[in-house]
Amino acid sequence: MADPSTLQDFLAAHLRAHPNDEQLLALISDVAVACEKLADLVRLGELAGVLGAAGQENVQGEQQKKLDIIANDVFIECTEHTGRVAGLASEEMDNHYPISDGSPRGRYLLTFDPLDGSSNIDVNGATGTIFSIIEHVTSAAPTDEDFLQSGAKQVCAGYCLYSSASMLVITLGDGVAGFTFNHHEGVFVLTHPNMQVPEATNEFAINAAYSEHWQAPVKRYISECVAGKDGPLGKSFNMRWAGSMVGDIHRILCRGGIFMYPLDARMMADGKQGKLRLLYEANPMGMLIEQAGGVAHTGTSPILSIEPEQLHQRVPVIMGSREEVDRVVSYHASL
Ligand code: AHM
Ligand code: MG
Repeated sequence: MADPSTLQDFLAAHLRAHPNDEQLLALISDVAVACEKLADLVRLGELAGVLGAAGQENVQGEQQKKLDIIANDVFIECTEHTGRVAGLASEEMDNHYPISDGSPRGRYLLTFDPLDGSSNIDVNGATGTIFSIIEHVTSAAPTDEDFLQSGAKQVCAGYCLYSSASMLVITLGDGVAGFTFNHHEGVFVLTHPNMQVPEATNEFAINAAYSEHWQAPVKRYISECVAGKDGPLGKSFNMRWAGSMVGDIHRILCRGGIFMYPLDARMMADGKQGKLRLLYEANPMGMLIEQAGGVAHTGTSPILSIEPEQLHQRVPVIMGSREEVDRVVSYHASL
């Protein structure tokens, strides 16, 4: 048997080794179809009439873009009636979304950020979709509480990056594989098998405009990075900030780096524990990064070990190349 060359070949190879995963793999196909539809819409941009604000806020008080809502609807349409999901939850919906009456209920719970990096939509910058799949452990209709499982329980995590090329990147707990979308043939082609995050890096990603609000460990680390090769870290650093977690994490999966969206003083004053959401941003990206050999942490605990308390819970995020994440975690322990 030749090496798998498309997403469907890859899923078929996984099925031969894991026959019990048939429904899970079918769900990943459904997710891929949703991502294909979104990749086409994002590529058309203004020609598809998808740019601009929707004129309403989501449950988290954020202004929604038209594409946030369209992407959420596309995900529901592509997954709700297939009999693979028991329920859905997303950044754009207040509570979990129950499967319509009459539709068969599947074994899995799907959480997603339908359009991550919303502020990039109107400027033709990188955006993406992030998703996480866990098992629904009872046969009853799910409640919000059923979604509150730690990241360690994810059976699949992934994202689709909409950028100069669209790429689906997934893990089933056995490494990370990246597929590039061929828009002409409507197929995801395996182009990045076995993605790895290098242990060492000299590239960091953080929104430095918020530096006055950071806590001491992050202030110390970034000041040491910008001190360059004559500073305590003894090397020069580069900085990148895509404004889209999918764009930044994809770069780190390709060439290493450290991504940080830390807790800061403004969040604490607002009673928030971070900006990024645990269930559909930090957990799936954390699983991908760890499956690729990196580390995903809050500064005080591993992301995948957190027991969630709320659907839209926020957490500080520090993830990427092992050496630098370990360094930032050690600064949290010592300051
Ligand atoms: P979103 O899901 O509403 O788009 O918000 C999440 C995004 C991340 O993709 C990105 O890392 C971050 O917010 C950017 O935030 P900021 O604009 O504060 O730099
Ligand atoms: Mg997001």
